Parts: sequence; structure tokens; C-alpha cells
Amino acid sequence: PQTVYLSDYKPFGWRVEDVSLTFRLAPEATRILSRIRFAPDPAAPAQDFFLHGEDVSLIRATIDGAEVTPEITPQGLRCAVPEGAFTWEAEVEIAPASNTALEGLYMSGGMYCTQCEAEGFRKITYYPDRPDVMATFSVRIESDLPVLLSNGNPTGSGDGWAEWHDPWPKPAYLFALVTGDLRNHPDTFTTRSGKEVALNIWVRPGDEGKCAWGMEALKKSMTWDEEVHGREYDLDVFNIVAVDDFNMGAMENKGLNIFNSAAVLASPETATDANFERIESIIAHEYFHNWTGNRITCRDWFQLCLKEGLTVFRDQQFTSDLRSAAVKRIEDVAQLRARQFPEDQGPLAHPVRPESFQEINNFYTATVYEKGAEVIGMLKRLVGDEAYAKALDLYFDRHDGDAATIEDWLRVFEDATGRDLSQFKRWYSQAGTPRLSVEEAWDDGTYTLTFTQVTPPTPGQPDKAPQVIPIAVGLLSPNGDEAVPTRMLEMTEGKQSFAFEGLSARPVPSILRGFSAPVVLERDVPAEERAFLLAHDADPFNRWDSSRSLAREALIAMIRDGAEPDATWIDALGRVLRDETLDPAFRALMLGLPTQAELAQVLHEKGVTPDPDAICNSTEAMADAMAKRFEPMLDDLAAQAQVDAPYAPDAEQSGKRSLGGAVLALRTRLDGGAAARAQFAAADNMTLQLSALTCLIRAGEARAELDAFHDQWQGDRLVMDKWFGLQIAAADPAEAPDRAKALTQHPAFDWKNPNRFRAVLGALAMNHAGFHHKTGAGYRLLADWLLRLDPLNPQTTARMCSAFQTWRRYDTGRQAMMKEQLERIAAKDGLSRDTSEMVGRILS
Ligand code: HT7
Ligand code: ZN
Repeated sequence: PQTVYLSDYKPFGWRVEDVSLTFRLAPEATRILSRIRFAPDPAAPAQDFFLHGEDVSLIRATIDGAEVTPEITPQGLRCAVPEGAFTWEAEVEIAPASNTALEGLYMSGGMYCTQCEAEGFRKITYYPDRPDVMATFSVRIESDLPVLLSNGNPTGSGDGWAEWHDPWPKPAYLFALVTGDLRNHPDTFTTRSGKEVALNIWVRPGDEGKCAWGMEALKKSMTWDEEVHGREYDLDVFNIVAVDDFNMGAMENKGLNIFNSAAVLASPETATDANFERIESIIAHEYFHNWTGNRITCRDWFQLCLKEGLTVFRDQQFTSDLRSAAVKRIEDVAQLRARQFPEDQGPLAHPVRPESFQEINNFYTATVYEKGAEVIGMLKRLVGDEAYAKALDLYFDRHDGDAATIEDWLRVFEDATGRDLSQFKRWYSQAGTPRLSVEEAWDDGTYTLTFTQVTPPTPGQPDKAPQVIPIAVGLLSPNGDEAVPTRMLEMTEGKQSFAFEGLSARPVPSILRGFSAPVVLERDVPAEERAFLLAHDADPFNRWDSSRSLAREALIAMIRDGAEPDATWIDALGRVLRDETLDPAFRALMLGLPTQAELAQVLHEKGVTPDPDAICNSTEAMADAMAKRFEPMLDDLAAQAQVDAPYAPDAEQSGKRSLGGAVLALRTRLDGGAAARAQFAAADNMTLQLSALTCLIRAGEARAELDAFHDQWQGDRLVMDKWFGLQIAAADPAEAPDRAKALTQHPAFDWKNPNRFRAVLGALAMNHAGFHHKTGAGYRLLADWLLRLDPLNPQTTARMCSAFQTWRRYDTGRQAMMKEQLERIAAKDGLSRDTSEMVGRILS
């Protein structure tokens, strides 16, 4: 397969003035007529006229009305064209019903829908399918289905047809079309300049009752973007459609967002608090793309982080404004460490702005999204809130309507602040997680911190230059008071010292407050000092992180040396839990132990081969010790977690329920499941029902409840995904591969549906000791199914290969078994470009 390089970027050579498309929909033979006005781009050198096109049959093409016979290749067509402007017309045929890849125009449950990002439009018709070609689109849909939707504003409709016009120039990846027998949940929003916008959420019949939350989230997002960034919506209508078969969470097509049903549908009975929060943030994310992604798009796919990093950062800020900022920050960092750190420290490491790819779909990664958002957070910390707001205003003013680059983005900040960001730019080009070590010195009232940064080599990047690292530091006096409030140190050298003068006593430092940079902080902190920070740190993130570090160290000692659970840490944690002034959601997070995958990673970093079974056993032993130690306070905590009001998925109630869930998990270790069984029987919402079921599965006591849950919810696709997933995620690792295998034989295991496939096989990969079962059964089962899925859906297959990315850190037996499966996948005839690239990189 061909590798594409950032350094090879060339403009297309023509401007597209407008595009007019007619769709005559039929499952096996949809006809698409296109009329496109091309004009030479005076700023671009002349070159061959090439239009992308894959899996489309050309019926006929004309230029200025005269028939032409282009040269057709598997990737598109080449054609001789006039020197000046011309009109291209083509008729093509495609088969949406046979499109299982869920890219281009496909069918899901009797409806037609599209997914064009990144390069799906070329599966619909011949077109310059690249983000820097922006055009206005007019669309006519002909179909006997009742609801016919496309981008922009509706311009007319009649029996069996509808027309739409999108006045905003856009790249083809933002094109969308949906038709089906759909039901609407309508509402309206009046923008602050007084324009009324029709809002609709379109769903399959029967799902109408699950739209209210998504609609509220949409209106909150529209308000937030007006209030915080002065950005208004710019069409008469905003449509959202829920689709069952979808490769990712959602897609920001202009005026017609398409959502995975799981990312929009919710009711208290069927969705958990976590689902509600996720839906709120995905709705916000897609809505925010209207400005950061659609009005200002990316010049080429290497600039993906320009829209994704910024939009993730914006949705994180939205959630932290609406809910608890501290809890949100902890959740985001935990997620970054769980998903992005392993990527950045393994064979799939790549810069936030990659420099080459074979298949762009493989670069919708935690690095581009989450580390991309962290990079923007650092920029904001370095320039300050006011300058950040000023720079964003300039970005929107200067680049509205552009296909922009990271260089454009950074120049805006340079112009708005006068700063030189050339060194900062390394965050976009250097892969890998910097490791930050710290030395301290105390001399007569002056406390000095000396930091050293080292970024280990990553594939293709053996040597790294120092990066700009904002290090937020506060100093605590020995009585726990804040001696020096948070100061943002700006590290630019490989090694650099910062002095704090005029102190009356040697302080205790709280370093990297709020996780001010995406680095690994390497500091041997005595346990007493961590416990001191756990008790006194004014920064909630570092308070949580101190506890997490103590837990990690205690667990590592148990795993490596057979140590007993650390009673000192458990007692210190107990004091925090008893503090009723603390948010229940924060206390619930404090009760969480490091994940088993995280422990494997830490062991590996310490040069110890992780043993998944030992990690699992120690984690269990630690949780048992916590349950015993906290037993006397469990009743009190449960009472504090009690919600005495009708269900609402807001921060207050969901915080209480998450504390309640954590308490129930401990209690189940003591009572064998009695309390969980009672909660399951009485639950009137999915959060309580599922937390009880999880506890019972972990206790090996869930047979009856699993059957009851199945009988209650077998008609609900999204709840059944939970039923499938939970049984494997929470299973005893010794049984997980067999259980997963049995579930793949269940009649409701619809493996062509990505949500169901992920529910079973994604859950297996998440059950650390289960996936790494010493027989290799977990590896074989996953590989079997990836091989089966690849010819149908390369995108989802390739993403799920990342379960193998850490293969080199395990013992030789497990390494050999994982390698065998990776090689088996790699050797498959006709393997997709997506999967072949992923497996190749993992093995390299
Ligand atoms: N911009 C979108 C990314 C995307 C996608 C979404 C759904 C299906 C396939 C996709 N490929 C790429 C989603 C987002 O980041 O908002
Ligand atoms: Zn996005």
C-alpha cells in the first residue's frame, strides 16, 4: 500500500464553485448524478485532473455537455479537461445494501445513511475528495421513504423527493444524506441575534422517548458556544439522526449530525449516569465542530488535530463548566493515561500531527484527540485565559471559510500574544510522553526545584529535543496550608531550576497541579509526603493523584514482593472518605484502584515483566482489605450516597450514585452479594440496576439476575450491548475467554453491528487478566473474530487490533502467542489496508 506524506502536500489545482447532486435511491442500484463547476486555481500549479472514486460504476460523464471517456483506476479517474472553467457531469451507480464497511452510502435497519469522513465521499461519486476543496452543495433526493435529509436548509419537497441547499462551502467529508422511516423529536432554539433554528432528533420508531436528554444537551451546547466563544449557529435547521450501525461515536456533518444510537439515545431506565454524561459531551463535541472543523476545516488529514484536539478541548471545558471541573479533570487524565500513554509508549506512537500514513482512518487516535486537547490546554495555561480568548477570536475571524493548518493556528497565537511558539510546536511533531524528573534543594529560606525532561525514542524518532512544559507548582507549609499558591513554571530546557525565595520553613511541593502537561512525573516521593498531600493538597487533581500513586506503589509491592496491602494508605484514604464536605463524585474516584493495565505498564517501566494473574490477584486482595477496613463506615457512606428525588442524570445525583456504586462493590466483598441483589431487585434506573449486576457478576453470583436482565431487556439493542459486555468485562479472568466465546454463539450476537462486536470482543480485550489468559485463548478468539470482520468492516477491525499493541511487554510465552496471532492476521490474503497497516506497525 502507498504511504502518504505530509511533506508531499500539493493543492488540487482547481476550485470547485458549486456541486449539485441527485440521488435516486435503491438498495442495490442507487444512481447519483453530479454536476460540478470547476475553475482552474490560479494559486496552484497545473497538473492532471484526477477525481477520487472507489467502488463506483461510471455510467456516463460529460464535460460542458460533451461525452468524455476518462481513464478509470481503482482509486479514481483521470481525464483531459479544458484550460479554463468547465462543468463536469457524471452519472454513477453504487450498491448501498452491499456496503458493510459503513463508509460512503450504506443501509442500516432499512434506512440509508452516509459516513464520509475521512475518505468516504469517493465511494459515493467521483470527486476531489480532499478537505481543502470546499464547495456549496445542492442535493435532490428521490426515494419513497418518508424522511429525506441532507446538509443545509430544506429548499423544497414533494411526493418522493426533497431538495436541500447548503450555503456554507464545505469539504466532501462533511456531506451527509439520510432517508428512512424516522420519527422526530423536535424543538427550537433562538440564537442570541434572534434567529430561530429548528432542532430535530430523528430516530427509529419506538425510540422517540429517548431523545429528550440529547435535545437538552444540544441546546446547552448552543448556548455555551455563544456565551464562551461568541459563536452562533448558522443555518435554519439542525438535524441529528440516530443510526444503529456506525463505526464511531458520531459525525459532525454540516447541519446533519449522524450519531451512533448509543451516543444519543437515553432514558433513565435504559442508560446509566455515565451514558448520560457521555451523550451530553458527544452532542457538544459534534455541535462545536460547526465552528472548529466545519467553518474552519483542515487543509489535509495530517492537520486532523487542528479540529479534533481543539474540539475535544472545547467539549472538556463545556463539561467542566456544567458539572464538576475537578471530577472532569481527573476523569480526563485517567482516560489519557489509560488510552493515550500506552499508544505513545508503544509501537503505534505517532506525533499529534502525524507525518505519514497509509490509511487515515487509523489516525483517529487518542494521541490526535486527547493529547491534541492537552496540547491546547498547555497553550492556554502558557498564554493565560484572556490571551487564549483573544487568540481564538482572531482564529475565527482570520480563518473562517479556510482549510487551515497547525502553522495557521500557532501563528494566530503568536500574533495575538507576541510570543514565539517555535519550540512549543514540537508538541505537534514529537511523539512520545516526556518523562519529568525532579530534584529538590532547601537552603536558608530558598527552595529550589530542578527538573529534567527526557522523551524516550519512538518509531522513526530516535532523538528528541526539549519541549516547553508548563509545570503548575504550589508549595504547602508543614501545617498543610498553602505557603505559595499555584505558580506556572515554564520549562524550556532539558534541565532547569526554579527557586522560591523567602520561605520560613521547608515546604512540601505539589507538582504538576491539575496535570498541567501530559508528561510522566518521575519523583520518588516518600509515602508520608504523599499521604500529607492526600490529606492537605488544595489542588483536587493532585490530591487524587497522590492517593492513586500510593495505591499504585502499594499494589506494585504486593505484586513484586508479596507485601501486605498498605494499611497506612488505606487509613489515609478512609479519612478522606469520611470528609462529608467533599463531593461524593470525588470520593468515588478516590475509591477507584489503578487499572490492571496501568499496573502492567508501571511494572514494565520498572523493568519487571508483568504477570496478569498476579496483578489481578493483588488488586483483588487490595479491594478485600479496603472492604474490611472500611466496613464500619459503609452504612454512613451509603446514606450519604442516597438520592431522595426523582431521577436526574445531573452532577449531584450521579456523583452520589457513583459513590453508592463504589460502596456497594466493597459491601459485596463482605456480604456475598445480598445488598447487591436487593438493589438489583429494587432498581428503577439503569445506573442502580447495572452497578448491582456488576457486583454480582464479580462475586460469581449473577446467574439469576443475568437471566432476568436478559428477559427484561431483550427488545432493547443498546441495553443488550450492556448485557453482552458486562458479563465479559466483569468476568472472572479464568473464565473470560470461554464466556466470550459462548456469547459469540448467542443468537443475539449480531457481529456485523460494531456496537455488538465491541460489546463482546472489546470487553474481552478490556478484561486484562482474561485477555492475557495463559492458554492464549483470549488472543486466539480476538484474532479469529478480527479476521472474520476485516473483509466486511476494515475500520472497526483495524481499531480493535490495538488490543495487541502492548504485546512486547509480557513474558516470552505470551509474547509468542500474541505474535503468532498478529502474524496470522498479517498473512491473511486480501487483508484490508487498514488492518494491514495496524498489524504491521504493531509488529515492527
Ligand atoms: N469527526 C468524526 C471522526 C470520524 C468518524 C465518525 C464516525 C464514523 C467514522 C468516522 N471517521 C472519522 C467524529 C468526531 O471526531 O467528532
Ligand atoms: Zn471530533
